[in-house]
Amino acid sequence: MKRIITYGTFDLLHIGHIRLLKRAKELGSYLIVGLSTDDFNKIKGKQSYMLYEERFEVLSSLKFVDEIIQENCWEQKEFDIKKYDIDCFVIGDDWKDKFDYLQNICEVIYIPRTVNISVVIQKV
Ligand code: C2G
Repeated sequence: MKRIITYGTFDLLHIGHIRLLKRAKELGSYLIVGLSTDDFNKIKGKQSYMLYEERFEVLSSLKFVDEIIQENCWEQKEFDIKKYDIDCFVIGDDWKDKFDYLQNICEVIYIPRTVNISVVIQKV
């Protein structure tokens, strides 16, 4: 069966993340999540409320997540897809077209994003 990979920050895990991960796992039999490190979040310009270790602990509790690796940079996806023998790269359609370049090494699927829920950190 297919090996799937997806990437993200997954801060304050919510229904949008859960649906994405569940749908990704349904496409195959093994799901790897590339979890953005705190340093990579800085590069992404994304602040997360939870530290990497906390976000890792939360994701690890999900039955449909089989493995978690660090996402340290934008450029690691091709290496990961080859290293982990990935058949399908999955991500939300807010990234539509952005990862089409991976189509020469695996299937690329954009899953509809769950609307009206996101993590917004208010600067106090
Ligand atoms: N997502 C979703 N619905 C939401 C929010 C997020 O489907 N309401 C999906 C996103 O499309 C993404 C995944 O959940 O596929 C994780 O979302 P984020 O943690 O916001 O990740 P992001 O910042 O998009 O990082 O290299 C890829 C990046 O690391 C993706």
